[in-house]
Amino acid sequence: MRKLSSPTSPKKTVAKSSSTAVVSIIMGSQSDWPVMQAASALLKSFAVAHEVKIVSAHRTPKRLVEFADKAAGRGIRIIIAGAGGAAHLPGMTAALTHLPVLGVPVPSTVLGGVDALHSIVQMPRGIPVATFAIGEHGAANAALHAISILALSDAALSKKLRAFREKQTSSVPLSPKASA
Ligand code: RP5
Repeated sequence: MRKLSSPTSPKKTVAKSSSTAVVSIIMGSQSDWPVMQAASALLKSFAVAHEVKIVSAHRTPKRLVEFADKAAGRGIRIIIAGAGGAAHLPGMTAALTHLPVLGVPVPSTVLGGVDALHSIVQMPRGIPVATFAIGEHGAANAALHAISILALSDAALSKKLRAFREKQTSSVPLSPKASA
């Protein structure tokens, strides 16, 4: 069986953190990376060890089965799965593993990600996928959600998350500045 490959652009992140990864970011295509890099960047800023891989439900189904079968045994605790169009990756991953799957709809077709959103969110009862907003904001929020799950059993991460939220809150001004 072919080894799991990684997207070409995030090699640095993968090389640095994949050995102890607790979060796996998977995506259906290299073309999803510009959106999904927001999840990787967020995890990196919290020093959460993660890996990044291309796993396509349609083009590499055997890779998907191998990935999902082995993820928990490799120490992965949460999977963030991004896909566009028919977007079966998050749902099929959730069908193959008991790990929490966070789904990110990628706006990669003429339907602008609404197709992927509907596909990812409409899971049958019994196989949940936590579904996030379309695009980069959804990818970033999926990472933050993964961090809050991990923070439940990691006091240092919980402290960092609370500091992040407090900084975010204090950065919002009470009144808008006059426009130029
Ligand atoms: C989906 O099809 C991928 O997740 C991607 O969003 C979309 C287009 O893929 P490419 O044709 O760019 O490889 O499976």
